[in-house]
This record gives sequence, structure tokens and C-alpha cells, in this order.
Amino acid sequence: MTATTAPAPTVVNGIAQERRLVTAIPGPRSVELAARKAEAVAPAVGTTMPVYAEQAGGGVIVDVDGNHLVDLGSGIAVTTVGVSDARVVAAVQAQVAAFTHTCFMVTPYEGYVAVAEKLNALAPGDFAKRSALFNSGAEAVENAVKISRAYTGRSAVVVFDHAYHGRTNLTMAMTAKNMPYKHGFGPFAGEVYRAPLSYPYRDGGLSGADAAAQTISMIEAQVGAGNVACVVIEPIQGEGGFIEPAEGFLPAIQAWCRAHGVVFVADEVQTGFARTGDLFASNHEGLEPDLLVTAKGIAGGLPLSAVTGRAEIMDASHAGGLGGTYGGNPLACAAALAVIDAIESDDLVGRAKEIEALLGGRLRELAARDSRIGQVRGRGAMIAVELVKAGTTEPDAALAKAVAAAAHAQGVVVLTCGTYGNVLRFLPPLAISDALLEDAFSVLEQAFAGA
Ligand code: PLZ
Repeated sequence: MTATTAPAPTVVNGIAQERRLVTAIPGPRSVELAARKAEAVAPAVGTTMPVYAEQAGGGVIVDVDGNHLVDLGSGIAVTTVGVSDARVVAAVQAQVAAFTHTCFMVTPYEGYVAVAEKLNALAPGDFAKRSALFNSGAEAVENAVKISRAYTGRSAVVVFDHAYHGRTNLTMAMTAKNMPYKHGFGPFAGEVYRAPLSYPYRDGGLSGADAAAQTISMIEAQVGAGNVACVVIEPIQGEGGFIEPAEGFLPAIQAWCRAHGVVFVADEVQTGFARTGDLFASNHEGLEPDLLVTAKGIAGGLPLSAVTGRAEIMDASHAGGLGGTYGGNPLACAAALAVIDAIESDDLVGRAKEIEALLGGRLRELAARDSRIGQVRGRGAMIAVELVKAGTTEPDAALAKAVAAAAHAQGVVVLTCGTYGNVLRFLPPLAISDALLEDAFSVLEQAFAGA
């Protein structure tokens, strides 16, 4: 275990940074709300835990029954700076009092421009850049495809096995997994082609170069380089199971894109903003994506997403061709500016590395004694374990479900993912204390022992 440099506060946003259960999970008020949900909300909108939030701060979510839950999910990698960080709250409060909305396409405002300037400065690559702002990750991915098509005059989009890019029609086509994302919702947008991904745990440990050669040969044979507008890839796949391609895979794909006039798009919706121990996961192997797609961690929970890219590519779409009523909403921009400041001033990139050492270290110790943990992987505060039937590589989704359920019952919010549903993933807020992480790990350890 590594020592943390600064002592973590024991109270954040008025909330004690400790796990504390005062009722069964879910408690009676949550049960009541779940009954109302069943009547009022479309059942297709699922919930990981039937526990209703009332307040949150740091690494703790307090439910309507007064239970303090340890947050290892960050609302799916969103509250990177901590739930309800005071600086983000203050920035949004000031903005909401000034004006809530004018629409940037009608009477613009400084916050949007300032966020674009920050993104252009922070995105990898020493070249002129521009940004456009949207609301959700899926919307930004769609816009990256529009921008790539307008620039190249080509239509094909190449995506990967295990990819996740969203739930809109085009992004459903780009997402790999049928259930629950696509089943019955087609027909899907055309001109989307799926290529093999480097997946070291399951591809026999192909080198990055060999895996890339396979992928490139598939693209050239089945799509044709001259038809490809863009290749869209998550540098570490999120929903697909926190899959890190073998070293060299991503640079080889980027180099092929460059050589063939194909726009290389990094979908960093889940990996972005310090999560992986770099500001962007692309930094890890020195990638310089032509277009970088960000969302989630950018604005501390307010809906904001962006496409940031090479000026000549971003400039190719006609005036008025990109936008939307709420894209770059002033509240979300105020939050994003505060988040970016907090990432810098709190050295959250460094904190993500400490979390990797602590949680990744503990999980590796556990994996050494439990052969149901096939692999521990991920970087920074984006760590996962892929679970298998002991002594095999056969995915064990039931085990992932059982461990998650046992952790939930003890007040630890954990998420599952993976094409085979057999991956437990950990995405704590970077503001979480070591003490909370240690406590959550001991709950997980017991959950494994009991499953
Ligand atoms: N690209 C890489 O991870 C969102 C999806 C949760 P939106 N991932 C969480 C769910 O079940 O809906 C995601 C992502 C990557 C795009 C998206 C889409 O982002 O903001 O959910 O549209």
C-alpha cells in the first residue's frame, strides 16, 4: 500500500466519510420509492441498486434511510473530483443565479469559449485545435462521426469488438453488445464496421503489433481504406470490460489512420479527465487523436460532452452544421471549468495513480489466492477484475453478480460490466480517502469469500 500525501478529510460536504448502515439495504424509504418507480418509470430504465440517494459528498452517498454507502462507481465515472465538490457547487450556484440558459447558438457566453480553450490546450497533440460542446457522450460520438465524414467525404466508420459508444441509433450500431443495449431496437445506422480488438486475456496474448496487423488486414479487405471516414476506439474499453489493448496496438492503428487519410477518434468518455492516472488515456502511449471525445468526468455530474480536434478537421463542417439547444449549457460549462481547476490543483492525476497502487495492489493479492479472478486490469482509478470459473477462462457472470450483490448489501456501490457480464469494475471518485478504499476492499474480500 502506498501512503497518501495529504490526510483525507473525514467530513466532506457535511457527510462523514465512512460506511454506516442503519437499516437493511434497501431500507424502508427506498423500498417505498422503488414501488413508486415501478408505477411511474419505464421499467426498461434499470437501476444497479434499489437504493435512493438523498445527499452525497467525497466518496460517500447517503440514502433516504440514512445509510452511508461507499461509492466505487462515481455514477459511472462521472464524479471524478468527488460527489458534489464544493468548488463545483459554488461555480454552478453563481452561474445559475446569473443565467441558466440563453442557447450558445442564439446569444453566446464566455463559459463555452473558456471550456473550448481549456480542452484545446489539454487534449494531446501540439497542433491547432477547436472544440464543440454537446450534452451526452453518445451525442458527442455522433458528432465526431459527422465531423469525420464532412472532412473526408467518406462514409464508413470502423469500431471494435466489445466497444461501447452509446444508446442513440448511430451509437447503438457502434456499440458491440446486444443485450441490453440493442436487442429489438434495430434497424441500426449503416456503414458501421466492426474490427477485432487486442484483448490480451482472451486472444492468446497476441502482441499489439500482431493484433493491429490482423485488424488492419480486416479493414482493408472488408471495408477498404479509401472508404473509411474514421476509426473510433476507446483507449481502454469501458462497458466492454476495462480491456486494455496490448502495448503498441493503439499507436499502430493511429499510424495506419494517418497513412490513409482516416480520422483517428479516441472515445475518452469513460477514460478521460484523470481517471486512468493520465489526464487522458491517450497520453499513456503518446497518442495524438485527430478527434478526442470527452464527457462524464468533464463536468462533475452536469451534462456536458465535447469533441476536440485538429483545426483543419473541425473546420470542414459547414457553418450551422453542428450544435443543439443545450450543447455547452452555461451551468455545465461553469462546472467543467471548476472541475478542470480542481483536477490540476488537487493533482488528481497523481491521486489516480495512488488509487491504482492501493486498490490494484489489494486486488492482485486477492487474485493470487483466488483462481476465480482471471485477471486484474485497468489503470489509475479505472480498475476491474475479470471473473472466471476457477482454473479456466470461462466467464462467470453469476459470480460477478453475486459478489456485487453481497457488496451492495454491505453498503458498497460497485458496478459490473463486460461483454460476458463477468467483470467487476471499480471507478471510485478520485477524492475518496484511503480509509474508505480499504474498508470497501474488505467488504469485497468477504463478498468473494462468501460467494
Ligand atoms: N462512450 C466510452 O462509456 C457511457 C453507459 C451506461 P452517454 N458509458 C456508460 C449505460 O448503460 O447507458 C459511454 C462510454 C463511452 C460513450 C458513452 C455514452 O455516453 O453520456 O451515456 O451518452
